[in-house]
Amino acid sequence: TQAPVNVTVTGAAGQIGYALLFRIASGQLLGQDTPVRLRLLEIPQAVKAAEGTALELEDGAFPLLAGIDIFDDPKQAFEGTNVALLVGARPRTKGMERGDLLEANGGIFKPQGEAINAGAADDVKVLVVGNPANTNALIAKAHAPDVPAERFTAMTRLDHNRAVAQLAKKLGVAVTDIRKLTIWGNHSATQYPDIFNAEVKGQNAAEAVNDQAWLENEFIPRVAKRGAEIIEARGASSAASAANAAIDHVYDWVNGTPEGDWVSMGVPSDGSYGVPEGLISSFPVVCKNGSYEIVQGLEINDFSRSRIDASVGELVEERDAVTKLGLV
Ligand code: NAX
Repeated sequence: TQAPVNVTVTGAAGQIGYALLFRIASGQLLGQDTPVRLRLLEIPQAVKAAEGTALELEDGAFPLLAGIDIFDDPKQAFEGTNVALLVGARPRTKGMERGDLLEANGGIFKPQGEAINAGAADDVKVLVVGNPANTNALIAKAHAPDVPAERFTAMTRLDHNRAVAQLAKKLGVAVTDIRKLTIWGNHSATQYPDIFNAEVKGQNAAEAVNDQAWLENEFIPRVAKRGAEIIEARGASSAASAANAAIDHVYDWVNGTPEGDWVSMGVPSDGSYGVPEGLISSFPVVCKNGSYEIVQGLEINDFSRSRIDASVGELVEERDAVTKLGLV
């Protein structure tokens, strides 16, 4: 069998961490042939809670779990890491301006980027889940100049999965009948779920829906504001579905996307579709042999263009703000 893969999870004692760690230990992150060694990073006050989760992980007697180590120092936590899941972040609290939020997260993602640069394995893959995910990924990437930029990604897979599920529901089909859906832009309320290039049982999805009012007034806002809907209903933010999406993101990146389909990932732009180079923006991507490529040549109609531009414009503003703060 293979040597264990080192997986670092930050914010391990949080609610997404709790849902995520057991699925990693059971082999769902990388596959059933791949043993994993978990490296958990928390802030000092939450180390004890992470230790509690580690006790439960031990009690799972997971055949693929080769070990668990817990740290409060990023330098140690990212030593030798092959897969880094950056979940822990500073949430927006009452009265906090966007600049304050970006600055507080800079204080987390800058040292983590540096630690990844210094100690991670050569093949490291990074997924940022903690919000604002795209810009946090941009900050981490900026402080890891020795790591290829494309290894820094941000999670829009939850948005992607939400959009697939809502579209399947509208059309009365199975989620497996939907292909080639795309989330463009920022993981925020400006994100754009695109069904014009999607297919349902081989037919164009926008034609199958044939209802622009539903698209504009129900589907897009529902997907974009689903996080708020979950908070309203559950009294807490999305956790198991977010963990599920993180599993999907990394699994597909490592093991490849199915033939004839693609997924959405926040990745550094190469200038495709007019998105400024270097911004971490969500694109349609195809994964193969452990790497990904942005799907090229899609037709972008005027409606899609204006939605993509609005979300990318927000990413530009976030980048300008963190540039001013000296964080990138
Ligand atoms: P929790 O508040 O339950 O957990 C966060 C954990 O991170 C805490 O245990 C905290 O101690 C830890 N932490 C804080 N700073 C840290 C640091 N410097 N190093 C290591 N650990 C640190 O939040 P949870 O519900 O688990 O959500 C985590 C993040 O995911 C939030 O930023 C949230 O906004 C974001 N989300 C992103 C989603 C996406 O689609 N990209 C969807 C779900 C979620 O909202």
